[in-house]
Amino acid sequence: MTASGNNTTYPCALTIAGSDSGGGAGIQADLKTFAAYGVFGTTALTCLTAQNPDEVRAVEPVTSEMVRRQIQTVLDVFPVAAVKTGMLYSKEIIIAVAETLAGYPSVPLVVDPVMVSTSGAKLLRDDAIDSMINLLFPMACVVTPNLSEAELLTGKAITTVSGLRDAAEQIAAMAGGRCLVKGGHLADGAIVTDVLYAGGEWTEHCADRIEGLDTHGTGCTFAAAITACLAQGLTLQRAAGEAQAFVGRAMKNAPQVGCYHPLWPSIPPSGFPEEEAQDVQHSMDDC
Ligand code: PXL
Repeated sequence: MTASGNNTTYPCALTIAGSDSGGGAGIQADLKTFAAYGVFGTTALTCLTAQNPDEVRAVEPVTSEMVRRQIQTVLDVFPVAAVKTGMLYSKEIIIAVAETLAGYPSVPLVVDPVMVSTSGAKLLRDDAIDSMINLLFPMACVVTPNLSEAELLTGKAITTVSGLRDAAEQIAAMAGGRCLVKGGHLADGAIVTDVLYAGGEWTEHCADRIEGLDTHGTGCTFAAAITACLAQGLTLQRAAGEAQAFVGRAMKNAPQVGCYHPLWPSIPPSGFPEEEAQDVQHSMDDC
């Protein structure tokens, strides 16, 4: 092969997710996020969705065999340093993903347990939830539910930061010991708290709540940022703080596109990793 390019070595990540034709979530959000971090993004598409920020009009899954082939074809040649899963939709697709990734136990896997879109559409079939928990969670380096996903997974309503901690610990027990519950949907004042339970300890990251902005795609962008940071060699705790800061910036920098203000994933001029991106707190009490 002829030498060309600039000889810079980039880490590589793989996202296994659905396509959002509106460009804000799914594989599109993941690739923009990976690119912002200087991570080369590869993809295995699980579903096409026909959607815009207001509604999902149609979902068409890819065959599980084709999902398997995409993942294996990428992993056969690329030095994938971290993998993320997003919208998986069906039991058959989850089985294909779990079976294929089983050959790569040392590559960190971020499982974003996508279930419902911000606009209310079902992105995971009811009969696939058990497979996600039983087959994929145990392989995960971290699972990143939002509030409603955490409620569904634990069967408990969450109304406080203490409830986030309990949920993180309970879901971590299903997922190799690590879970990060995002607190953005908690109606709990001006501060957003994300709670990571890992290795028997809580780490909490706090940020100012950004009011009145479009949140479509924030979950995908957050999990993709964690994946990119892991591919760059950061610890999970550091990745969680970086990802929170990254999503906040993507919301604040949202451009006007027609009537919408989609996320704008970017790295600040000061570069990556950010200097103490957020107030990282190791105490459970003072967040
Ligand atoms: O944000 C969850 C999500 C994941 N994947 C796809 C989506 C959405 C939300 O709309 O469309 C493809």
